[in-house]
Amino acid sequence: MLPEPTIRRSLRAITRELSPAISRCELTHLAREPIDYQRAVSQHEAYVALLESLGLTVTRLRAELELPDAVFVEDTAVVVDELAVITRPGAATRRLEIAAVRDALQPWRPIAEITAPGTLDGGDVLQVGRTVYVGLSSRSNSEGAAQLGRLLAPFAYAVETIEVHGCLHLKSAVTAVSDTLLLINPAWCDSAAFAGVDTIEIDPSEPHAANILRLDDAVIADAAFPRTAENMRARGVTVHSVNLSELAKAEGAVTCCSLIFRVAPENHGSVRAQEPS
Ligand code: CIR
Repeated sequence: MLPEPTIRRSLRAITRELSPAISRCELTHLAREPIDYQRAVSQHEAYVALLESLGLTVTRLRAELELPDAVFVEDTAVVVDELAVITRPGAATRRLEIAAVRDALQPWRPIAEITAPGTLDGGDVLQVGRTVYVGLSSRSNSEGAAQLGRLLAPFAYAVETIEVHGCLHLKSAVTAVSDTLLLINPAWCDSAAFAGVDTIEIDPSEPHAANILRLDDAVIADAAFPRTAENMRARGVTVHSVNLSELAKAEGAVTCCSLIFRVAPENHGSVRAQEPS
C-alpha cells in the first residue's frame, strides 16, 4: 500500500524574484542600510529551496526593476480556500505589484479585490481557523478591513480588527503556529485580542521573532531568533530555520516572501500558473 501523502503535499507557494531596486525599498520603522543584493538573492533562493524541500510546489514570478518591494509578495493578496482577494497595498509605490500576482492566482481561485479608499497589506492579515484578524497599521485601514470582511462573510469567516503599534504589520507582531497556538510579541499588539487562544511569547531579546511562516505541521523561522525557536521547540513545534538577514534590512521577514495556499491534491504540480513575460 502506498504511504498517505502528507497534507503539505497539497500546498503551493507563489514567490517573486528579488529586484536589484530593493535598495530603494519602502522603510517605515528601520533606518536605511546597504543591502548586499547578491547575498539577498542567495538567501531568497535558499528560502525557496526550503519550501520546495518541504514538499511545496513554487511558482516564481519574475522581478521587475521598477518594483523594489515586489519580493514581498504576501502583501499583494489574501488567499483563503474559497477565494483570492487582491489587496490595495497601503504604500502607493507597491500598487503596481498586484497585476502579476492576480495573473498567477487566477488558475487557482476566484478573484476579488480591495478598492479605494480601502487599503490592505497581506502582512496585516492573519487567518486563524474561521477568524481573520486584520491589523490597523500604517498600511491597512478600517475600510480595507471592512471590504475584506464583506468578501469573506459568505464563506463564514469573521474579520476582526486589531491595532498594531511599533511595527510594520500585524504579522510582525503575531503569527499562527496552528489554529490553536499563536506566537506573539505582546509589545506590538494587544494579546487580549486573542483571548481563548493559546500563545507563546517571543524571547524579549528578539522583538522581530514573532513572524514565522506556518506550514501544516511545521513552521519556518528566521535563524536570527534562536531563543524564540527554542521556546517553540520546547512546546513541540517543528521549526525550520532560514537566514533572511539582508531582506530584514528591507523590513521583510519569512511570511512576506510567499503566498501559500492549498490546492486539491490531484492538481498538485499539474498546472502551471501563468507567469508574466
Ligand atoms: C515595505 O515596507 O512594504 C517593504 N519594504 C517590506 C514589506 C514586508 N512585508 C511584510 O511584512 N508582509
